Amino acid sequence: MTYELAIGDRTYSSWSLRGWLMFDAFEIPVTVRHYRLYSEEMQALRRDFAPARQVPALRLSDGLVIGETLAIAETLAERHPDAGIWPASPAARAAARYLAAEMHAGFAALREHCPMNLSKSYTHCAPVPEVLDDLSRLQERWAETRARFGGGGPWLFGRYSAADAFFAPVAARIAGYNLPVDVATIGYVAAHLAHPSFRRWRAMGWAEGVDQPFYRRPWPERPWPGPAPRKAEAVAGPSLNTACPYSGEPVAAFLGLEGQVWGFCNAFCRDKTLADPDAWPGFLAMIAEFNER
Ligand SMILES: N[C@@H](CCC(=O)N[C@@H](CS)C(=O)NCC(=O)O)C(=O)O
Repeated sequence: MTYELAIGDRTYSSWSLRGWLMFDAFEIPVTVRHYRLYSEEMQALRRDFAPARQVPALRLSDGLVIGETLAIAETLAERHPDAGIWPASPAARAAARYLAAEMHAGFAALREHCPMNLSKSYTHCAPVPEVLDDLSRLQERWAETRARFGGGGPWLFGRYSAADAFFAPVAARIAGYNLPVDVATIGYVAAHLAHPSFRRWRAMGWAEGVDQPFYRRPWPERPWPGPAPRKAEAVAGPSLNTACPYSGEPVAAFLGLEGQVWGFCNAFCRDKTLADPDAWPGFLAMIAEFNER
């Protein structure tokens, strides 16, 4: 089974994030095609992934295109029953589907007032009452779900599931706009910001470097509240390695980390690593191997 997933700008496209998490967080390989939002590339998307009109859109190996993130989640869950996309028990699975469907259809005020922007965090955003209502509904639903199904862990149903993936962009909004939430929610948000797949997505968004003025807000800014990345910088070669840790291709772009220089096959591979070196198991494994020699 091969998959092609059309996504929008990683920094801004909350539905693309959900769609991609359905692969990365459940270790299902996918080839990603990026289309820039609010540009003529969206026309190309509509041609390349017809009949889809928005991102994410998924093409299956027989050419069939599936749009709508919920449909993508269901399609993958059916095709990969052992991946754990939905919780195992029927009651938990039903509850998870209810949550994901409510997210898919609802929380309009929060979505409109606080569009996802993974490149910024604000100290406040003057949330209107409708936003606070959405937040209180979310917190109630998360609390009752975790109390019943969470097993004491950070996620809604014990293991990370599609329900959590559907709320990853909400967690990013709570963090990004410093929305007022209770202690349990602060923990849930922190778990999302530290999730390796989320960190990889955000790092790739930084490497893409797309700035969409539509998402700019006038609020005072603060540092991103997720795990602080180790400091790395773009440098000149040569590097300790000759093959890119991701593609195996010869190295052409270089990164300095803690006094050592590492090479990558292109600037995007280098920059996504530079943004958050500890989010990339292939890179960490290469460093460990070299430093054990
Ligand atoms: N209901 C859709 C929502 C998808 C959606 O709103 N995608 C946005 C990006 S986050 C998009 O494609 N916007 C560009 C456009 O509508 O032209 C889903 O679940 O996938």
